[in-house]
Amino acid sequence: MEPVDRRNFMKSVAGAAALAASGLRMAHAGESGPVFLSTWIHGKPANERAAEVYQAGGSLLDAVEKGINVPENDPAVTSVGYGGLPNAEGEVELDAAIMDGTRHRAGAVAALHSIKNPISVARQVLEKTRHTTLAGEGALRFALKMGFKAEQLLTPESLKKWLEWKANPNRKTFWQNPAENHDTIGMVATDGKSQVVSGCSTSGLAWKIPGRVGDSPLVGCGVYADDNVGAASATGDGDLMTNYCTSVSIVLIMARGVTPQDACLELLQHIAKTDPQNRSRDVCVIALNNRGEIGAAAMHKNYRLKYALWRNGESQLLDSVALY
Ligand code: SD4
Repeated sequence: MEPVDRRNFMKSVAGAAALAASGLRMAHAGESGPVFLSTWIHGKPANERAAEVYQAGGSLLDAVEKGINVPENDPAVTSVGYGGLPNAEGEVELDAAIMDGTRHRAGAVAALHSIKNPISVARQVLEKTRHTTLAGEGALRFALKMGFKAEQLLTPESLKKWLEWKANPNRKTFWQNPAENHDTIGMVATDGKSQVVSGCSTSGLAWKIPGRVGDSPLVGCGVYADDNVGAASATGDGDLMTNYCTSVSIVLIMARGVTPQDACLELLQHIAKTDPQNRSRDVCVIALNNRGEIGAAAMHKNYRLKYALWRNGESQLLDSVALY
């Protein structure tokens, strides 16, 4: 072992103190360090913000919440928050959930209108109430009570798209047809030691029937997190995926010791096997375990998930594998 002279000792003590003061989190031997994994290209800036919040001393929950706020606030992202495409009546209705794998508890909001950061309202449900999910007008009243500001979430672009849809006599509606348009942000994160969090936020399927609740705000469907195992999230056709409790199913497969990647694929295979028509439905999943190993997969190549990964200070955009 190297002798520790006074100068080196002082240097390392000063370094550790400076590190502690800056709140920067470092990985130790045998730990992966923090990992942030998100769906779609808007997941990249979301991961980068999450990592920034975490490295500045925020909790993993803070990181996921603030990371997801990025696409929620971006009007160019038409599947999340402000600028998200509206329901069939032209109103933007948002769904979101965040789950803490340590307390094994989630907060969620469904069919929330007029508030652009539903993931932050969901966080308040988690922190300030004994409930798990608030919906509709009650969720709005709760948000207002918590100090959130009501605002118009339609942008000129999203209004134009809705008016075009409405004016088309051959438009597809959810009375007959499954989804054709979506995206959503799902984010799973670990500190690389033992803690995991899952978050999801969406404007849901464009032109949905008012009041429709997708998979994203449902615990076990759009989000699931258990520190003993890992976390998962999903994006795609929520009306299909809700029936497979996507996220909890993946975490339970991982609990058998299966890697996140194989767990994602195993669930997709199961969904495809129960009904072969599901092979062409839009189903994409992400997962990680509490050691920082990750997985991402899409059901078919025509709706192949692009996913964003932040690890060791490196932020990447990657293509998932597709089953069919
Ligand atoms: C929903 N699963 O509301 C969401 C939408 C989505 O990729 O994720 N689209 O059904």
